[in-house]
Amino acid sequence: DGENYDYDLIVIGGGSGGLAASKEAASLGRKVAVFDFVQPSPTGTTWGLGGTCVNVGCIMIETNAPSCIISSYIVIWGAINIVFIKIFTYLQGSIVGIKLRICFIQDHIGSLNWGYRVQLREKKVDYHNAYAQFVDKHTIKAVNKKGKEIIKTARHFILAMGERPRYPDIPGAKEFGITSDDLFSLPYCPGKTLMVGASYVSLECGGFLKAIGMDVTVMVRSILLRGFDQQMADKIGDYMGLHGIDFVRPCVPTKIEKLQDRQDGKPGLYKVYGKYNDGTEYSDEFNTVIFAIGRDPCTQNIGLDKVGVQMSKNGFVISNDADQTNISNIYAIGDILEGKPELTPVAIHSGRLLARRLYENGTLLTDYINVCTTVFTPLEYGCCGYSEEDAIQKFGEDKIEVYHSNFWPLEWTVAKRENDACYAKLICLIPEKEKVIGFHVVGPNAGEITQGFGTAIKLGATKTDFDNTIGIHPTCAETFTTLDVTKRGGGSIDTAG
Ligand code: FAD
Ligand code: NA7
Repeated sequence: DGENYDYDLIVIGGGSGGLAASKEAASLGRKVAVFDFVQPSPTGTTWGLGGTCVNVGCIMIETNAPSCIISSYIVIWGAINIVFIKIFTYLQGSIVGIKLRICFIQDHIGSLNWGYRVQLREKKVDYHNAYAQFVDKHTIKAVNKKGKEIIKTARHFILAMGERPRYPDIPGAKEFGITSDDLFSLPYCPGKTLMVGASYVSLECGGFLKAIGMDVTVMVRSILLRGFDQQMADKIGDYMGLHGIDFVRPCVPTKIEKLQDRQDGKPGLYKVYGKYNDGTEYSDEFNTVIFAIGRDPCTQNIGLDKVGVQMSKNGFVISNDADQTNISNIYAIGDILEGKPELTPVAIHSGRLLARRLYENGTLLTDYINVCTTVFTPLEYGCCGYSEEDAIQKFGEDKIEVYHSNFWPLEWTVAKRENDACYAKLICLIPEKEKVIGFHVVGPNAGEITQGFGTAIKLGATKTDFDNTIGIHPTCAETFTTLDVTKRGGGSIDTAG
């Protein structure tokens, strides 16, 4: 358009999506800047470059990993050594243990934050640790933490601001409650903890805290894991209940009172009041109350309304298949998108493809369907494609065949663990040669299993393709190659090992 801009591209948000897009655009020879700024949580927690995933999201929640002792991915992959895990298991739940763990995690994160800065510098992306707001559709104003303001212009913008946890509108919520943003930098052992909400964040945090020896209660308003296959969600809930996590449901919190202040090295004590659906009152005392009742997109008060970017009523950005908003030079990726999966690899993938479309004549669009995902609960859950309810709603019950089976992992047989917790399910579309349109598994390493089958599902594998795949014995994944019981036909899905 003949204008002289400071940059070809300004990316707002230096998280999973923003970093991927900016590095890719810079590699393609463009002049790029990233603006990333973390507004402190209500209790003052803040963090460095890299966004939700590396600082307060995926990277720590994976600590729920399979054995449910302290088999942290970070600890293992960080190659600290097995001794650390043993020490930690021994110290489980003690203040020393928690502090050791948090020091280690924060140390690891610190090195990642630094690594991202180095990568940006190497790629010649300008990084500004400042909060950006639109002035007009080619101009932003950004303010750093000292209050210094700069104005910059660009031909293109990519919005990648992510989300932040929501608090309920009840007395004491922000004063006394915390969220997943604070959990992993607590300077004290959380002690008896109430998780409010039944999102994956709530169940993952609850599972992790239980694994390190905390007394955990989950308060659920209605169902578990809204949006996920409900049979699988209930299996996760049953397992967590059986393994010592209390569920209070259906109930919502109404008020939190402080009984004792938090002090250095010690959590506080709070009285939580709630109301069950039938109107009965609930109350109990907790050292820590964690809200995981959903996340709001960071799209408010940054001038998007001024430039006319179209948003849903909840503030999610509406985009076309090419991740373009209604304002032609403004694009959006990641968690802020309306109706798209909120996952790190999705944000990264779409950031890279978008940069290639903008600066390399790329034509590939992000495939937002058939994205594999995993809920890292104590009984891990992996899935890809449709839930059973969604498949029935979309195609009709008579068009769907559901194959299923329990399975009993070899290592569980020896340990005499339950033989009916792990479960595999394939949802197939009858009119399309039983194409697999839904893949669901709960059990150890469910994420690994799901990722492995993900390519087959993306390529349109049918039930026959699964049957013609020779299994690996004795693995859990092998179950998917031998499924022969349908829900419609009935028949036993029990397993003898
Ligand atoms: P983010 O990574 O959130 O980055 C956005 C950045 O923009 C932030 O740094 C923010 O501070 C900054 N910002 C916002 N507004 C402005 C502004 N105006 N100016 C400057 N900077 C701004 N995903 C998985 O794939 N696997 C998991 O196991 C997983 N576990 C999770 C566990 C938890 C507890 C949570 C909360 C999330 C988890 N996620 C997981 C989701 C994953 O973290 C997100 O999908 C991913 O981080 C989204 O990337 P993004 O680029 O959209 O935004
Ligand atoms: P979700 O999936 O929107 O879940 C929010 C959870 O919190 C859900 O269980 C809600 O119950 C519950 N909730 C919401 N408001 C309240 C209040 N006021 N009190 C108690 N409980 C409440 O949140 P996320 O942001 O974590 O997940 C976003 C996406 O990631 C989601 O689309 C998934 O597919 C993956 P409800 O079921 O509404 O009764």
